[in-house]
Amino acid sequence: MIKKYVYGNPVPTNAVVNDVEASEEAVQYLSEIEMNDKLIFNYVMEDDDIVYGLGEANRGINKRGAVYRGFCSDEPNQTEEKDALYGAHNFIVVSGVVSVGFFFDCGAEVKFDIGFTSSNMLNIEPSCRDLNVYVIEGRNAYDIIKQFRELIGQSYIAPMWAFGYQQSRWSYMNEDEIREVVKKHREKGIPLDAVYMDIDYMDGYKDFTVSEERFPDFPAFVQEMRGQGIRLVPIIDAGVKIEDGYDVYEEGKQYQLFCKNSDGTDFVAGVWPGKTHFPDFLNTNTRMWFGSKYKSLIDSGIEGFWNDMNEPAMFYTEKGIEEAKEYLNGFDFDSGDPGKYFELSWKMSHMSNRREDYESFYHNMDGVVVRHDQVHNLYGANMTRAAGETFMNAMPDKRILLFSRASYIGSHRYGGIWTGDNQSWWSHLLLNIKMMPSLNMCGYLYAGADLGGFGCNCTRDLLLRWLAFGIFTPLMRNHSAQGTRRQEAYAFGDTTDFANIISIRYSLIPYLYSEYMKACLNNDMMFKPLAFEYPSDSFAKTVEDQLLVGESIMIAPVYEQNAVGRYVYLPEDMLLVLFRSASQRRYQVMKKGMHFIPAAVNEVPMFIRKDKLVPLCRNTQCTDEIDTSMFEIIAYADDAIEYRMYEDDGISRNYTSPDNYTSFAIRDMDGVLGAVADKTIVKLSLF
Ligand code: MIG
Repeated sequence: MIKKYVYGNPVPTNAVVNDVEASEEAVQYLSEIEMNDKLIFNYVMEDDDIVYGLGEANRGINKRGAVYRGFCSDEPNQTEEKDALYGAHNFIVVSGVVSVGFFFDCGAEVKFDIGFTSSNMLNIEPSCRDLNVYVIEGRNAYDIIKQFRELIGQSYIAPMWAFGYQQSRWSYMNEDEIREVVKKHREKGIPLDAVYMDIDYMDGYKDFTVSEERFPDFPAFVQEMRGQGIRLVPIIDAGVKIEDGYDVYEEGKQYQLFCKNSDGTDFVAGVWPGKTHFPDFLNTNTRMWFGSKYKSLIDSGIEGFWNDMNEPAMFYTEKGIEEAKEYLNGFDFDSGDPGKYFELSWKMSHMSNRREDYESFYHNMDGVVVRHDQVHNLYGANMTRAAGETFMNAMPDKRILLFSRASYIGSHRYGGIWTGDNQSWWSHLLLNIKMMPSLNMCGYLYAGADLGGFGCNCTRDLLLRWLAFGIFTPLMRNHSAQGTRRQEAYAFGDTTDFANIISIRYSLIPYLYSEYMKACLNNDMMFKPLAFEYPSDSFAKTVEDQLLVGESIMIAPVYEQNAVGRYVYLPEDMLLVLFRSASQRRYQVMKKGMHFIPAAVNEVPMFIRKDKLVPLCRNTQCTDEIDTSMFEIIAYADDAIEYRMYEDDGISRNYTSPDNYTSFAIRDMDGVLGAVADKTIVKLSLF
């Protein structure tokens, strides 16, 4: 049951696809107060209530005890106290004796104080007075989330090759460096499906250009890589370089497609290319125009993109630089006043992404002029929409990989997300684990973090553990920043353990893809907290570092340095599969309860739920070679069991054919293993 309450005159956000009639009554569940010209919504939580949601946000699965801001932020230093990250996903669910969901739908900042100021008080403070508030009632949190997901519409569907292992690094400068990356993976038998092209492939950081010096025959290079089972995925930045004669700049200027200053001139911000203009993605013409620009790269054979810097991130503005100059001119360097000195250093290190700059430029939303801060969170989302909509219209029969850094609910229909600039810290591996179900709640199914961490120097053990979790996330991409140590799977000496762990991913792809597709098609979650499947188990509710992955698997990743295993809570009897590689596995039936599970740094523990099965295919070097005519079935059951596997060509958009489902049924099963040849069951050995 969904109710919608309209405040003021909200600008369209494109978040919701189903019409809900506006309620005339006062808002339910929330008490509404006015303070300092702001609307504040309060809800009194019970001691045991859990608060889920907020998508890409810091801290735990249960969001209680802290403040969060829905405000797309270029925040590469994600320490514990940071309250806003790259995405703004203003959906939360209070789960307890009474369960209720709230979606605060507006493009401006929304602050959530979830028991921070006062432990039982949930306090929601939008920074604007024009918004829609959706209140969702349901049987429990999971039910509410499914209703919400239906409200916001079906998630973007990635091509199947995007489930392969992908390698990225900011600083692959030219063809030869990319060839080298591919060669090393192939030589060492480390599976690989894609290599990312960061900003250095462009000519002077100009969007939709390819440096001729570094990629002399780009289409031929794309083909050469395809011949080795590799797709290249170029980055596209939000800012368009100001340069006479550069077609994207010239057209944008001529047809009024950029964001404006209050005097009608084009707004200027400094990003990688130097001075740029920001395309006004909130304008339909701009979206169609910018979307059409991707075509030149598609014509060169490209099949996927990542959109970056679209919060939008700004290193500086002209106004900010003028102010800094003035400040420095008037600064008394001899005052000896520490307060002045701290102010100086603060000012000089806060030239980027300034609030006053976000308040200084304007969008033309198809005739309605809106100041940026009022719609800030819609900017990156509409960049994704620009590309995603064009792909759907221009290539209705082919899926294109697309994901973005900034996002707002609604953009999940056009593309996925990666979680931006994390660090090579153990705590960020744990953050990655906890964030996955929250992202799913908000519609982001094709998602993942920079495995190994983007900033800082990664270590061998951290990368192995992070990959051991990453083999379960749809986007499995190793990415690192320029200047950090090399972080490819071959960069830490002996490669055997890396090749082995990644091989496990490839044997799981048919299952993971099947569960991902079912979640997309049914507005469901692929990553669930245990509480959603074991609602009457009060301990399961408190578990934050184990997740259900689809219908059959529970994972309990190791995320601590020097750990030789970890405690795992089993809410029911399960089968432990301890992987060394795709083919080296050990099994143990485990009883419900708490167990210490040994797992060395080169081992991956995975649990199969009772009476569920997991089909495994043979390991391959890339997704092109995956053979789904033969599976090994792993299961733990004492009765007949069945699994409905979704399988399609992985690239067209024909999702609804009944032929896309295969049923694996196992009867008379009183042991553990089975194998399927030509989709008929042959029994393997029991143990
Ligand atoms: O200011 O393109 O999050 O993945 O490697 C940094 C360079 C710009 C930020 C992205 C990161 C990417 C980097 N970009």
